Amino acid sequence: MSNRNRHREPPLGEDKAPSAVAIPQSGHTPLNSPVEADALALFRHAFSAKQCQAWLTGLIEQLRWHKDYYEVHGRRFHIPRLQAWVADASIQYSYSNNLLEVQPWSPLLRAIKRAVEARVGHRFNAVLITYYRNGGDHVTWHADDERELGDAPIIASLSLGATRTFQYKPTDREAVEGLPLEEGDLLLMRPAFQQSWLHQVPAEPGIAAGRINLTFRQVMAGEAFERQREQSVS
Ligand SMILES: O=C(O)CCC(=O)C(=O)O
Ligand SMILES: [Mn+2]
Repeated sequence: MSNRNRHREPPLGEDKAPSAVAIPQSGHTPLNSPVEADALALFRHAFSAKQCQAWLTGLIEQLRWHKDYYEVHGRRFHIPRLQAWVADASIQYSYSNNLLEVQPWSPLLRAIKRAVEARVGHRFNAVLITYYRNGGDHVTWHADDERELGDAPIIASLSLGATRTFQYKPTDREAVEGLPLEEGDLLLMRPAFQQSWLHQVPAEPGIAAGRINLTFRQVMAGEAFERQREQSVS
């Protein structure tokens, strides 16, 4: 295994990490899922509703939101959601060969990052922020397994606002599981999850309220982060 994704900062001490609710062994989650405990861990309601609402409002106001696009056979498709990419200055992010704007860490985002790092016991240098304006916005099946995340990516995903269904399935068969992600939920995706599973947030047309999801990542500095897996807007 390469050590491409070795953290630039040392991981936080194990003693500072709270114990995660393992899936499915704890029995405390709504899942009836075969997903291995070493793949996903859920910190249900890791942050209070009041805290989350302040973060949601601040992020919607402060970030520059982009309707990014990808290209297939020369045709351009806009993705069905808004995005913002915030990272250390040395990191770039591109989407279907289109370099995205890298926004700097604001005091608000630094505070959220620190809070997330303290809960999961890992450090991050980048965050992809997705704004689902209503139930029509969605993201289709993919794994976050880009080369620039290294061989063993650890991603912490924080949900704010409306509850949306996070679906996942093994890469080798159609056995879809659904996990409702509620405001304040923190989902830790361990390396096995990106290696053996795909995930998506499907459209849920009945939902009028917005949701923001933040996926904190550790990206290798100095390299372009090319997201190649996005395939469709359906
Ligand atoms: O919105 C979510 O819960 C997941 C978002 C996601 O998969 C991503 O940003 O890669
Ligand atoms: Mn993802």
